[in-house]
Amino acid sequence: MNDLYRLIGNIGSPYSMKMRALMRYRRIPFVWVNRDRKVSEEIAHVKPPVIPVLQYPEDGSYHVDSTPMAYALETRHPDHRSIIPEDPGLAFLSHLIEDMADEWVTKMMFVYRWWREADQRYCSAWLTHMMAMPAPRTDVQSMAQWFTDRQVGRMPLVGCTETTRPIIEKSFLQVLQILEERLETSVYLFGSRPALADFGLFGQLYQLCYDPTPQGIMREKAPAVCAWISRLDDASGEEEGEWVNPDAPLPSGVIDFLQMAGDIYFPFLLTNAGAFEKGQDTFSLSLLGEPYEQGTFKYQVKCLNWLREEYAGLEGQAKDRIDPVLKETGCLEPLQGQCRHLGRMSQNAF
Ligand SMILES: N[C@@H](CCC(=O)N[C@@H](CS)C(=O)NCC(=O)O)C(=O)O
Repeated sequence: MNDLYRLIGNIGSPYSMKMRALMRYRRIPFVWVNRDRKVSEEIAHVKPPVIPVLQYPEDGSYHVDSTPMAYALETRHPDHRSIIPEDPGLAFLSHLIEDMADEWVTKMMFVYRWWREADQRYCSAWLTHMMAMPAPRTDVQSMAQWFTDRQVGRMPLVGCTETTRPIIEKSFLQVLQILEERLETSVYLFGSRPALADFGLFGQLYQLCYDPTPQGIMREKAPAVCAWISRLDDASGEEEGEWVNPDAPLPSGVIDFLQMAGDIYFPFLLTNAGAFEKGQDTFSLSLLGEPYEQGTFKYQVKCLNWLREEYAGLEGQAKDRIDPVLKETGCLEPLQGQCRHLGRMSQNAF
């Protein structure tokens, strides 16, 4: 038995960095375990085989999937530094933006990391060293090549191709612009304290800020975002701030992200869910006039269902306050749809 949580992850994994920053900010004591070859055996039985993996101190049980883990930590440590806004309407919006970060912004991370040769070369070597150290240089080179081939082979499945690159790169610039502007008046999206949405965006942007090509773009176009990433990585010393007033108009940065959800993320989720229902392996659609296609993902049907269930649970003032902006940004109609029957979640849930 351990005294502390163990967070097993990799610095090159967006969801690992999201959980590490979240636990640091919440002052939940844990140890960080680099997921290298030595830990492979320990977590081999954990399904699905993704990182980060969180091991609980009291019973040694292992957990995956950052969103449910973040909510579980809220239940387990309810009395301090919550990252869920008290107002249920704001909490829902934070979840929606976090979900878009996990499922859409991650495509930016993936396309920049594995598209250009310079990024492939640097990132595969770096990630391989993180997994295997010490290791002879020639072994690292062949492992890095194996890893590159594997990741590049997955690109069409996850929607990162020459065809889809324009919309992904365009929306990367939008994310940077929205955050850069928000940081002129507030450190976090929903006030002076970070919400789940901030951590979701943080995890992906952390990677983009270190990979060569997007690093260049971010240093030039979004210096405040670069600083924000360094700051949120360890916000354990920050005082607990305030949430925005739910009665006041929503911050424009939040509205801009909702607009992005209405323009891109919901059309993507809805088309994926439709393809899933018809048993199609792939789907395609136009996003802001640009073509998009990828493999159908059951996990993203689950995301849509989850958002719809949460939205359906809102009532009274919390719902009345956010409905007009959800409508204006094109998010309301998708949220009012029926949940799809999923059957048992497959192992390839991610
Ligand atoms: N929804 C999961 C996603 C986790 C995930 O996809 N992790 C990636 C690394 S960033 C992974 O472990 N992928 C395994 C693979 O590609 O085989 C979460 O939020 O934790």
